[in-house]
Amino acid sequence: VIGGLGLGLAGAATLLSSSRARAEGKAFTVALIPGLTTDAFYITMHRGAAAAAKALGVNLVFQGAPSFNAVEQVPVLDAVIARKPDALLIAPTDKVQLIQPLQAAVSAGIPVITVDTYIGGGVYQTGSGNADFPLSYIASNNTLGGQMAARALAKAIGGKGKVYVSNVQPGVSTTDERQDGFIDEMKKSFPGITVLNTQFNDDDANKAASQSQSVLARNSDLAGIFGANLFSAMGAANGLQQGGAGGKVKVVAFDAPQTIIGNIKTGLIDIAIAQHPAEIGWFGVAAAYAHLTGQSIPPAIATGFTVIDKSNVDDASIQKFIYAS
Ligand code: T6T
Repeated sequence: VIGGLGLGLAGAATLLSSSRARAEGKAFTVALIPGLTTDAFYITMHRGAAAAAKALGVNLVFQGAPSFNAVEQVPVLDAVIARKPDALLIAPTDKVQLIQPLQAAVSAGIPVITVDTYIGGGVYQTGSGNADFPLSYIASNNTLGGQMAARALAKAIGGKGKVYVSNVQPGVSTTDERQDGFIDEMKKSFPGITVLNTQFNDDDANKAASQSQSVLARNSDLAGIFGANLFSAMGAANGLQQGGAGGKVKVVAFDAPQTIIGNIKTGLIDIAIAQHPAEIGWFGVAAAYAHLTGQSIPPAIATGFTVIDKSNVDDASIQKFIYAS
């Protein structure tokens, strides 16, 4: 603790390096590490982050792995730590496997904010556990998003029939919460609906497509699918089309890239729950800047959703929520 300010060593180091940066008239550098680089969700988050960086005179570094997994993300994180940015925004690809590598960032004096996904239990700055050290978690409320998906799918299939969740892999905070929210809401509110086993696709749309074809082959009365993220939803819908059930089996998609919007127009996908990734990126940079300039920041910032279906897909007010490509 320094000077009664209640700063830990890492906090003190951060303030010293940030005041040095300002004294030298040097702009802050904030690094953003996405879950993967080639995903419209993170590309859109990068756009929002870049807009805030421009407004605040911050240098933004965007560096990530080509696919969504901890094995590829950790070396990227290590390389970013070695560049010593003033602050780090990261979408950790695993709740557990990124804890220790992120502790290394804090030990190097780099404050950490997680965006989209979290580590540990996702509740930060409470003094509990070994993973509450990030300063803030900026993301959609994914449990609520899963509940919204359940309600939308239940409505689309008339409250009865078999459904399943097409999902990435266990251990990812966002998609775990969407799945739990979805299954709990189905159990609580829709007794006529049976939720079959989740199919995990490792964020590979081709895998999700072959899985939806096999689930359909085993269950000719399949009524609906919840695609818990962009690749899960796109792949599952393509599989249905290849299996001759496009439009017949209802699909609720999390995320809203151009392809999913196109699929809503043709009727292959019924509903997209669009996250606001640009908002996550914008507030991520703003929170980092606030912290670096001595302001306090909230330990959690919840961003919004926009539900898109055939009835509003062409509305002018919806267009800004369609992800960049
Ligand atoms: O759904 C988003 C993101 O929220 C999730 O954590 C991982 O998948 C996406 O990036 C979409 O592909």
